[in-house]
Amino acid sequence: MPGGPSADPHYRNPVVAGFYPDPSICRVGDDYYLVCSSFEYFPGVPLLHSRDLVNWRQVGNVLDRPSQLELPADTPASQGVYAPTIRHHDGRFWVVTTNVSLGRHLIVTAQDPAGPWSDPVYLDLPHVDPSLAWDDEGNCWLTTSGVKSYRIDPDTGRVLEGPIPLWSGTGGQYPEAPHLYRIDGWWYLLLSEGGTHTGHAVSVARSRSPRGPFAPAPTNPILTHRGSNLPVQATGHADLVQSLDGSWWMVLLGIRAKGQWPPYHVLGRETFLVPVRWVDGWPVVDPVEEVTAAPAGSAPALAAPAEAGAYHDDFDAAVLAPGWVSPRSRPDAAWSLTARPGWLTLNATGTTLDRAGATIVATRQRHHDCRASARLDPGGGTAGLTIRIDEAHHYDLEVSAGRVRVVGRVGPFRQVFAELAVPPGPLVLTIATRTHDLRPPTVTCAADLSPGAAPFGVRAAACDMVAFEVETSDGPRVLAELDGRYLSTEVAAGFTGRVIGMYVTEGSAAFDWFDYRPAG
Ligand code: 6LW
Repeated sequence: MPGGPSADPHYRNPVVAGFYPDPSICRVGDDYYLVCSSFEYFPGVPLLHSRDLVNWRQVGNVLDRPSQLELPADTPASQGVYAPTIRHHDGRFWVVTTNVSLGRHLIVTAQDPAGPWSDPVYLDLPHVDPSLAWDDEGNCWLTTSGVKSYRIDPDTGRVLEGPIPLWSGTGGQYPEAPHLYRIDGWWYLLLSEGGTHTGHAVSVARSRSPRGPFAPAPTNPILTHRGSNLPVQATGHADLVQSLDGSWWMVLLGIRAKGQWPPYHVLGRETFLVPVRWVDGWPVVDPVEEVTAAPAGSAPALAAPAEAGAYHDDFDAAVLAPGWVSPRSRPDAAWSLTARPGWLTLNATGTTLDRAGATIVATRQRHHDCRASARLDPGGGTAGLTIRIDEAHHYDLEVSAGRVRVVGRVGPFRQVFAELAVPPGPLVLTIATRTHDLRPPTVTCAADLSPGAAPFGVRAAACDMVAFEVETSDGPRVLAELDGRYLSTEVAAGFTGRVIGMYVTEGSAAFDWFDYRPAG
């Protein structure tokens, strides 16, 4: 990608690919910090760091202890932790978010954003999408969807004033993701409306007082892709940041759907970045493009080219890297990096991936075309690689009792698509996705695999295909390839995206390494 001082000043969007939605950003010096929603996954609220707004690295998770993140064992998919806000105030980092499963907002603080973060202070107030702002008198204002504000004591969670209705947008459904900013003597209220799908929009209003009244911008909505042909859709849930050079930037979520009709998106809602101009006292942004021009001299214009996003873990470290997540919980007894040094050992806590409670250690699928491989010693257990949205939408490449099989679960249906005998001992499994050549003939269901059966093929509408490979003594063997639409948000519903993970549902199994890389 162009970048670097001598190249055209462009950068690639999304700046954080994969299931990293509802971004919120703050800056301290020339360090930027970004947090995202995590829903039913543990640890919660991924925290990323950047120096240039374009290259982001996950350095931790804000809610990484059970004492901060109570996720009941029966937490439904897409419940749990919604839309956080991160701010830096008075020498401390502040994150406020909602644990929807508890029906409570919570505030945590840290000196170092990489952690540790404090235990939570809870606020029992309605709505979601809390945000914090401080006025010149030191008052702390909490805003929520709705859109309402409260004056609070952020150290105790006590409400001192409110609720005060602020402004609820231009009439779109779900006025949400409000943020208040103090800029040039005004209070700006940025919010999203229209719902977090293709109707999504960002609107803004301003007032001289945090209590209002707020007057809307004449240009509202200042950003929406609704009804457009643009490849990035659902743009909204935005936050603003000013960089050290004085330029302003907006982070926001969007989706990259493929196939038709309708288009399907499988990576969840991702984080995008656009430059902000100020015209007549109002923020102005251009449509969000996958290749975005950066103002000359700005941090993104000077950034090194973004990395491809390959990831390899040898499990030699003492702790799990911050990008590994598990649905609902990751009890100490479920995993170990020391039981077999250099391997990740997983112990079964549930007997099926079709219900909550199984041991899964997963990472986000971050590219439409990717390959995820792992070297697995199944021992005497049942273990493998899964690509999942939730318990009712997953495809698994599973080893058990000397056989490897491809299993698919979609809604009420569960099917074994292919099966092969494998020798005892470690073996390499791969799940690969591709978005090209989605034309017949392509194996899509078990019937296609029976000898002599004519392949069904897929309709051109598919958004991707998901292939399941095992390394045999004769080289790699593709056991099956399944239509990826069934692992999309349009089918599964909810707010998350795909993750790819190692799992065990019977006994113990050990993983020597895991490798993820973009492909195609
Ligand atoms: C979040 C809301 C939204 O609370 O989706 O895109 C909801 N916006 O603001 C869940 O992420």
